Amino acid sequence: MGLIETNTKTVERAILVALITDAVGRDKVEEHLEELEMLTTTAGAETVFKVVQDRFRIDPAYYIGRGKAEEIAQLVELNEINLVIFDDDLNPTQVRNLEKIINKKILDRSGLILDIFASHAKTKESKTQVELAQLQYLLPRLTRAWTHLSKQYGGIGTKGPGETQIETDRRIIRTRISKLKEKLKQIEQQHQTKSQSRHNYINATLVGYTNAGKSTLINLLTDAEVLAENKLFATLDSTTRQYEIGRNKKMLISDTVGFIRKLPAHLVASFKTTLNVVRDADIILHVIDISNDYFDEHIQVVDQTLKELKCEKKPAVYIFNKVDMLKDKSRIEYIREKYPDSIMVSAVKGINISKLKAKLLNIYEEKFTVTRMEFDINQSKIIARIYELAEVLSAEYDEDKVIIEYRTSSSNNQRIKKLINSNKGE
Ligand SMILES: Nc1nc2c(ncn2[C@@H]2O[C@H](COP(=O)(O)OP(=O)(O)OP(=O)(O)O)[C@@H](O)[C@H]2O)c(=O)[nH]1
Ligand SMILES: [Mg+2]
Repeated sequence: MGLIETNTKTVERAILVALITDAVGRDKVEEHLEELEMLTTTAGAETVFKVVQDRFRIDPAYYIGRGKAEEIAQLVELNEINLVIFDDDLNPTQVRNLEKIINKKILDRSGLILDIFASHAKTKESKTQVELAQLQYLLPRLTRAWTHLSKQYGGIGTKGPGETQIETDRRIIRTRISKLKEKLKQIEQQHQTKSQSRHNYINATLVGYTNAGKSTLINLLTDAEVLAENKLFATLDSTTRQYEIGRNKKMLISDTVGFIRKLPAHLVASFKTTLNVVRDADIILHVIDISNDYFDEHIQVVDQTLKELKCEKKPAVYIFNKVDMLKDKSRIEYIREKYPDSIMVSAVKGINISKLKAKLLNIYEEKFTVTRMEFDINQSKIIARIYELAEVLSAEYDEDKVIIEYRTSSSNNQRIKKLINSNKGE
C-alpha cells in the first residue's frame, strides 16, 4: 500500500425498482427499498433514483409493466445510469426482456447480495461457499445475452466467479460445483474435530440480522477482535472464543454471518459449514438492533432462518442492542411485555453489560453442575469416562478410594450417572 491512495474506480450509478402488490403494501416496499439502498451502497454504487410501481400482479415478461420499463430506460439514458436493481428476484426471461428495453445491466436483490458476499469473502471457507452460491445462482441465468452483457458492462454483479468461468458452458460449471462441494466437505471435516473439543463447554452463538451488533458484542466479551463496522455483511466467517464468566467458569461464544430478508436460498445452503456454529449451539443469543423501526420484522426473518437451519427449538435469549440510539422510548415497554426475558443493552456505550454477563452466568449455572462423588479405584472404566465427559476439578486419593469433583453439562452428567448405576450390579 502506498502513502496516497487514489480511488480510480468510478462509482456506478443505480436505479432501484420495487413493486407494490396486494401482498406487500407501500410502507413495507419503501422500507425494503431503503435496505436495498444500503445494500447498494455497501456494494459500492450510488442510488440515484428509486422507482415503485403499484401493480395488481407481477408481469411475467417484464416483472414491472412494459410502460414502466420504458420510463426507466429514459431515466437511464438521461442520467448516465449504469445499472438497475430490482428488489425481488427476476427470472432469466425477465432479465433478458428488461435488458432489451433498458440496455443496461439488470440485477436483482439476490445478485446484489451475492456480489457483496463475494467482495467481503476473505477466507478459503467463505470464498468457496460464496463461489458455490454464485454458480448455483448463475446456472439457470446463464444465457448468451447475459454473458454478452456482463462482459460489456463489468462492475457490480458481474465480477462473479471469474470471467473465464462465465464464458464456459453449464457442464463445466456443474463440474466446478461438485468440486466446490467436495472442498467444503473437507473443510467441514476439519471443523468436526474442532467441534468435538467444544463438547465440554457451553456453546453460545450470536445470531441476528445483519448490522445488529453481533461482532461488537463478541469483541466486548472476549478478545476476538472481529471486524465490526457500519456495513451490511461485514462478517462472513464464524469466530469462536472463550468467555470467562468467572473464576474457573468458561463458555464458548461464537459470532457468525448475519441474516437479511429475502436471503438467497443458495446462500444459506452454501454457508452450511459456517453456520454449523449455530447448529452446535446450546444456546442462541439473538441480537436485535432496537433502534431500527423494523426490528419486529428483523426478528421474524432471523427466527425464520433459524427454522430453515432446524434450530428453532434451541433456547434463545433476545438481546436488544443499540438502546443508546433509541428515540421512541415507548418501544421499551412494548418489548418488556412481548419479550419478558430479554435484555436491553448498548454494546458501544456499555449499557447493561453487567446484566448481560449475569444472564450468561445464569445460563452457565443452569446448564452445568458440579458433582462430588466417591469411587473405588477399580472402577477405572467409569473414571476414565468421567475424564472424557466432564471437567475434573479435583481427585483426592485415599487408599483404594478416590473422591472426584467434576463439572459437567446436565446431559453428560446423566450419562455418567447411568453408567454408574449400570455398573452397580457387577
Ligand atoms: N450506537 C450504537 N452502535 C452500535 C452498537 N452496537 C454496534 N453498533 C454499531 O453498529 C454497526 C454494526 O456493528 P457490527 O458489530 O459490525 O454488527 P454485526 O451484527 O456484526 O453485523 P454484520 O457482521 O455486518 O452482519 C457498527 O458500526 C457498530 O459500531 C450500539 O450499542 N450502539
Ligand atoms: Mg459482524
